[in-house]
Amino acid sequence: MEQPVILVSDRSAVRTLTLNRESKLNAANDDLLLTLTDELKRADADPSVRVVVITGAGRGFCAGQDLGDVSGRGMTFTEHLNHTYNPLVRTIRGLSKPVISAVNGVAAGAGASLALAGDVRLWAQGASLIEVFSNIALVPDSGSTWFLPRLVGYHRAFELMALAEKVRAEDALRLGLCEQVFPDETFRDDVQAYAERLATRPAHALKLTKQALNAALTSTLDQALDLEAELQQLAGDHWEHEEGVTAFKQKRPAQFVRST
Ligand code: LHQ
Repeated sequence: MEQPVILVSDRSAVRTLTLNRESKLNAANDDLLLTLTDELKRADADPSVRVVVITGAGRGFCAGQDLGDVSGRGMTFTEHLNHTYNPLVRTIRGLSKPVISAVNGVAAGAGASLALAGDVRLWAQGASLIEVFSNIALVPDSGSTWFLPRLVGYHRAFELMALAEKVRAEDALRLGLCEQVFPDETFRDDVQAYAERLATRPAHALKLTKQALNAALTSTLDQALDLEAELQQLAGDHWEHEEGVTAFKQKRPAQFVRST
């Protein structure tokens, strides 16, 4: 029987979506990309899920487009990106819940874009990222040209893209491509523990925070101030805010998880 391209598992309000084409370092075909996008939407709609983790099976995170797969060949490059990769990246950034890119191994090409797209990026010590596109004379896609210069500046982004140099975990941390690096041996448990901690945070406030940050990345200060004022009203009117203030006054930890 054929293996599912995406494995779905739930533990303590954390949904883990595992790219599952291990023998090809989880290189993406259309099935994987469309299924991952669907699963992200399903997780967003599921009230029992508070955090989503995207990771890879085996030793790779994602080696980008499967160069041996023909499923996209009936389309132009532009159509292919608009059909598969672009909706996926938009879904990740537009999700109302935090998405963790848990980079367990090599992330190359569009896989590097996926590694950068999460709200939180956690890396295993042995993970690496390669903007590999220029090796096959393509342009970085799936958001890499947007994510990378915002993290490392234009010039370093250009160099990484032009030379397709491998960025290892310690450099990724220094460059701001990830928030934490964990030992390979304990990586999956460390990611789960991090995700569970994130899952105890105020979900509604984080949803609005994500909305504000995403908008601010392309807005003026005036626009950001206006949006903050608008969203703060929504946060302030929510029970989470009342709970946070009450917990502070009562000198106890806030309880932001309520059974639905
Ligand atoms: C693969 C792949 C792969 C198939 C490893 N495909 N099998 C968007 C839309 C439209 C068109 C085009 O592109 C895009 C966006 C993109 O993502 S373009 C970029 C596509 N990706 C690449 O060019 C990466 C190609 N792979 C590599 O450069 C290396 O495999 C990396 C650096 C990722 C890992 O190197 P190693 O750790 O040395 O592993 P390996 O090369 O030995 O790979 C292990 C196996 O995985 C091997 O299969 P085999 O049967 O020989 O064991 C590879 O053929 C297979 N594999 N990437 N993208």
